[in-house]
Amino acid sequence: DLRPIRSPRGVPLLGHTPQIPSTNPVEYFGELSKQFPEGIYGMDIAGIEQVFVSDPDLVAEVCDETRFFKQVEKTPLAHVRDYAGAGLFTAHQHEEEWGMAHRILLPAFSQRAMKGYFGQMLEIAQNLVGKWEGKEGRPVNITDDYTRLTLDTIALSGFGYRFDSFAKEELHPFLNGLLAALVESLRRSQELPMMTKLRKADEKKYRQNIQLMRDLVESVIKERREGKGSGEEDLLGLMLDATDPETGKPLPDDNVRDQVVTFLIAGHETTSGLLSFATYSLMRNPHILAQAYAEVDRLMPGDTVPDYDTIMQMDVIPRILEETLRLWAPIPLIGKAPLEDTVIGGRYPLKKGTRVNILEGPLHTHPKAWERPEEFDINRWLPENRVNHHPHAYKPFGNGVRACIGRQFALTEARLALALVLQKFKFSDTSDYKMDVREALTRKPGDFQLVVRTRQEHE
Ligand code: MNH
Repeated sequence: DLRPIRSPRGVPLLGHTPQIPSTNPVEYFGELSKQFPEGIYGMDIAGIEQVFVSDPDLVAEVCDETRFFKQVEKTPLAHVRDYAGAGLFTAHQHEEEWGMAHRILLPAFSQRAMKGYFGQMLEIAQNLVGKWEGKEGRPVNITDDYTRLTLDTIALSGFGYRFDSFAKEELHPFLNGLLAALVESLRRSQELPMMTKLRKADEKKYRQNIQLMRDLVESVIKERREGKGSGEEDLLGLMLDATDPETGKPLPDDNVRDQVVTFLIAGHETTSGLLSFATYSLMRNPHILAQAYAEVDRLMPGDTVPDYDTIMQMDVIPRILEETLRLWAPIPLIGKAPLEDTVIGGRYPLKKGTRVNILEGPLHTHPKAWERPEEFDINRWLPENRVNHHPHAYKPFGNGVRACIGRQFALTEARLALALVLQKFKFSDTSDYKMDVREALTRKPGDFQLVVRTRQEHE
C-alpha cells in the first residue's frame, strides 16, 4: 500500500520557498522533521521537489549504493561548482575526473599516510598553543583560532603552503572570500534563477570572491611548479606527478586547481567546526572534561610533546570527537537520489532523480537508534556499546564511495589539537555562551569566546 509523502502546508505556485529562512535553513528542516514522526517529509523549494529523511531505516535504504547515488544537480553543491569545479567534493558521479582523482589521492589519505603529516600538524597546533599562551586570562575567539589551525594545517601538509594565520589579527582574505561565496551559493540554491539574475551587484561580488580564491591557488601551484616549496609526496605533488592507474592519464591542470580549492575548503571548515563544538561540549560536561584532562596528563605528562603513537593510544579524546560528531555534525545534510523510480519503507514512492536529503541532526538523535539522544555521553562509543548501534544512524562523514576521503586526516588533526590544548589550558566561560549555530553549508558556533589560562600556574 503506497502512501504519498506528507508535506507541511505551502502556498500555491511558490510551494514552500517563502517559508525557508535565509539563515540556518537546515536547522529549520530539522525542526520541521518533528512534525513528521514517520521520519520523512517533502517540500517544494524553488520549484524543486525535495524529500527529507531522518528515520534510520529509511536512511539505510537511501545509503544503499545499488539504488541511490550522491546527486550534485539540484543541490547547493551545483553552485559550489562555480569555484570547486569537478573537484572531488562537487564532481558528478559520472565525471571522469572524480574516479581519476579518487584513485590518485586515496593512498594519500590512508591511516599510514597520516604519520607523514604528523610533523606539520604538530607545528601548526603548537602555533595555536603559542598564541593562547600570550592571551593569559583574556578571552579568545575559539572558532576563529581553530579555523586558523585547520586552514594552516591542510595548506601546509597538503600543499607546502604557509598561510601563517596565527601571525595575523585578521583572518586570511581567502576565508572571507570563501565564506561570502558559500553563503551566496546556498542562497542561489534556495531561490528561483530569475531572482538570482536580478541581483547584479551580488553576482559581481561573487565572481570577485571566486577570483580571489583561484588567484591564491594558482600562485600555490606556480610556486611548486617553479620548484619552490617542499613535499613531492604531498597532495599537490601527487596531483601534479601521478597518473591514474586505470586510465594512465594525469589530472588536467584546471582540475588540479579545482582540487586544491576543494581541499582548502573541505579540509578546514568541518574540522574547525568539530573542534569548536567539542570544546563547547566539554565546557557543558565537566565530568567528561576531567576524563580528558586525566588522559592527556597520563599520556603527555608535563610538557611531553606527543608523537603519532601517543595520538593512536588515546581513548577518551577520540570518543569525545565521535560524540561531538553525533550531536553537532559539521555537515548537517547530505544529498542523495534514486538511480531509478523506487519505493522506500515499503510505502513511499520516489521518482528517479528526486532529491533526497539525509538530515544528520534528527538522524543522529533518532529515538529508534539512540537512548537519551540529547545527552552528551561518550560511553556510547565504548567497544562493548558501539556493537549495538543501528548501522545507519550515524553518518557524519557521509556514505559509500562519496564518503569523506579526509576522515583520518581530520581525526588525527583534531585529536592532536585537542590534546595539546588540554595539556596546556583551562577555560572559563565568563560570558555564559549560548550556542549560536551559523550555517554556511557547514555549521559552526558563531562568536564563541572563552577565557584561557595556562594550567600549571593555577593548579
Ligand atoms: Mn570531508 C566529503 C564530512 C574533514 C575532504 N566530508 C565529505 C562528506 C562529508 C564530510 C559528510 C560527504 C558529503 C556529501 O555526501 O555530499 N569531512 C567531513 C567532516 C570532517 C571532514 C565531518 C571533519 C570533522 N574532509 C575533511 C578533511 C578533508 C576532507 C580534513 C581533507 C583533508 N570530504 C573531503 C573530500 C570529500 C569529502 C575531498 C569528497 C569525497 C568524494 O566525494 O570523493
